[in-house]
Amino acid sequence: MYSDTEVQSVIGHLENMLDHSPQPPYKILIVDDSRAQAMHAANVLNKAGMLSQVSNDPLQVLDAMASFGPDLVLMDMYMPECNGMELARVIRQQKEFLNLPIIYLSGEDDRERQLEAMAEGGDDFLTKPVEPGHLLTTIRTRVERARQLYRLISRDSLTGLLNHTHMLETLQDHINRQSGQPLSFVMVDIDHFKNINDTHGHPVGDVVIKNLALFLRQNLRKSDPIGRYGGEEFAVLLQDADERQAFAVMDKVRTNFANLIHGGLRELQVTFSCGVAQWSGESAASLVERADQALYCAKRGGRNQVSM
Ligand code: GH3
Ligand code: MG
Ligand code: MG
Ligand code: MG
Repeated sequence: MYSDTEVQSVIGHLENMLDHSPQPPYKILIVDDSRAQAMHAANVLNKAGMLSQVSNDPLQVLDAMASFGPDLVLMDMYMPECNGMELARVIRQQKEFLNLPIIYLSGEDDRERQLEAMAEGGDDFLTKPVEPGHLLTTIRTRVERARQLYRLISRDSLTGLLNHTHMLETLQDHINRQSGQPLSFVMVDIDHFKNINDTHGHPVGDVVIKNLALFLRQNLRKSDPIGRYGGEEFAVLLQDADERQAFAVMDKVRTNFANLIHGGLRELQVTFSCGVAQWSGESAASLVERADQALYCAKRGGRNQVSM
């Protein structure tokens, strides 16, 4: 059995790894029909190291949202084509923007009107002219909270990897914006994991799962999404890799992982099997299915191997 200290030390190591990934700069979409007002706000944000994009035409806001992918929207209230409240309502109707902070920045100082606007999906209301420190603090707090929430809902709590749902969403995103580069999907499944639990106990099984998660993160490219697909199953998306390259990469990872000693337990050797499938223009579901079939072949072939 592992001691609590050993288990804690692995967890601590993992958490350190996860927490120190660099944070991308905040991306703020400024929606304002007045170019001068928008540029003024953009200036304040840019000086604070944030990235901003200005949309003077409310009818183009949804396009701008899709291409820019903002962390937060600064919304004017009164614009000729469409008012900010209506726009906020439309944005909120989209599932992917449920968690996106929308802050009104407007000259409107009537409290009733402000509250009406908030009811349409805004998170806060700042009255122009706003003091820069006030604007920046409001933005920082909102974006940080939204990012925390996103991490919480998109990550698996044991390993910090993408959870099942977000792994599949990530796969779909990659398929949607495929660039002509090859793309390979890999299913990974620990061999005889039930034996590990039965022999060493469930907490050791958990440590093994975390070790493999950490090992995959350390041995694959940062840009390759990794998810915990199920209990002791993982999924990996290898970009710019055809089936043969994906096979080679995973076979190397497999060999190195099999040589690890888990937490000093010399007798505990763990192996995994892999199924690799290269995307061939099909649906995400069909690609996953092919990787799963390949995994099944690897298991039938004797485990501790990669199949494609
Ligand atoms: P195979 O080589 O065919 O994959 O055999 P296996 O024993 O790995 O496969 P099986 O699907 O029979 O067993 C998987 C086990 O994983 C069963 C389940 O109790 C265990 N498991 C699932 N999630 C967790 C978890 O989060 N922690 C631990 N410790 N065990 C888990
Ligand atoms: Mg206006
Ligand atoms: Mg399994
Ligand atoms: Mg298994």
